[in-house]
Amino acid sequence: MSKPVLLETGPMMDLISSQLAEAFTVHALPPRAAERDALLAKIAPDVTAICTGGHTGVKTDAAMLARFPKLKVVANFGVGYDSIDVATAARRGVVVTNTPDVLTEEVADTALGLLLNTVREFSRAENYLRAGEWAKKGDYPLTSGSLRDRKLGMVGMGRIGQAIATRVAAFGVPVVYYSRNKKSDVSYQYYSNLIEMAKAVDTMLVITPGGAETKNMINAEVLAALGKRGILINVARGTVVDEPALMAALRTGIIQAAGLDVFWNEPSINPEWMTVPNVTLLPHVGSSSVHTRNGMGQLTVDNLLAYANGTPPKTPVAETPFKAW
Ligand code: 8YV
Repeated sequence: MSKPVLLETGPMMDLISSQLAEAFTVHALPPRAAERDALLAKIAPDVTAICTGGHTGVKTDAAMLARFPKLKVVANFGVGYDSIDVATAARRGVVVTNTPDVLTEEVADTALGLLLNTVREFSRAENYLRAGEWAKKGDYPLTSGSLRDRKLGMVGMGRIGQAIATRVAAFGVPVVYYSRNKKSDVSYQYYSNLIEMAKAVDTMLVITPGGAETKNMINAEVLAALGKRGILINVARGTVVDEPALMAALRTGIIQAAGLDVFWNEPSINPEWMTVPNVTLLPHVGSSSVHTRNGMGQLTVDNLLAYANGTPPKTPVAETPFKAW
C-alpha cells in the first residue's frame, strides 16, 4: 500500500522530518511563491496530512485549506494555532492538533525571566558592564523598577498563565487576572473588565491566545489605564498588542517599560523597535530549549502517526474533536 501524502509547510526539526519520512510521502513547501504553486498544483489533490507551525510563517487559512480536498489532519508544532482556520477545518471534518502541556513550564520560565529582566534592567546593566562603563563611570544606576512593590495583572489564565501565576505568587507578588470567563479552579482575584484591571495593577503580563478575538486588545486605552509606572510583558502573540500604541506609550512615558517575546510580522519585526530604549526584546524564544522543542516535536509526530496508523490523535484542539479518520 502506498504511504499517505503529507505536506510540511516549512522547515521542521530533524526529529520531526525523519520520523514523518518513514510513515508518509513527504513534500516540503518551498520558500518562493512560484515554486510553491507549482508543487501544490502537482500534489495538493493527494495531500491528506499537513505538518505546520507558527515559525513557518504559512497561514493554513480557508484559501489554503480549500486546496486540499482529501485533507484529514493538520498538526501544529506549537500550542497556539491562530495561524490555522479551525472553523473551516471543523466544517470540513479536518482534525487540527497542537502541542499543549509539553511547553507550559518552559514558557512560564521565560515569562519570569523576561519580567525580571524588564523590571530590573539586567540586559542594559550587562551592556553597561561589557562597554567598560562600570570602571569608568561607577555603579549602574539604581533601577526605578522593582518587583517588591508591584502587583501583577495577568491577561489570560490558561495552563501557561497558571504556571506563570504560581511562579509570580511564590516571589511574593500579588496576582490578579482578566480573562473571558472566571476560572473555577484558581483563587486569584478575577476582573471581567480589562480596563478596570489595568487601573488596579502596575504590571501586566499577556498570555492569551492570538487571533481575531484578541487582536489589538492591549490598546492605547489599556496602556493609559496601566499608568506611568506600568510595565507590560507579552509572551502570547504580537497581534494581541497594538504596536504603534505601545511604541508611543513607551516613548512618551505613558507607561514605564515593556518586555516582548512576540511581535507583529515575525521575524521581520518593525525596525523601529530597535530605537526604543525602555523595551526588552526577545526573538520569540518562549519554548525554544532543545528539551522542550524535542517534546513539542515528538507530540507533533505522534499526532500525525496516529492518523497514519488509524488511531486517535493525542491532542486534537477543542474546536475539532476526533470522531474517526
Ligand atoms: C513556538 C509558540 O515558537 O507554541 C507556541 O504557540 O508560540 C512557540 O512555542 C512556535 O510553536 C514555533 O512554531
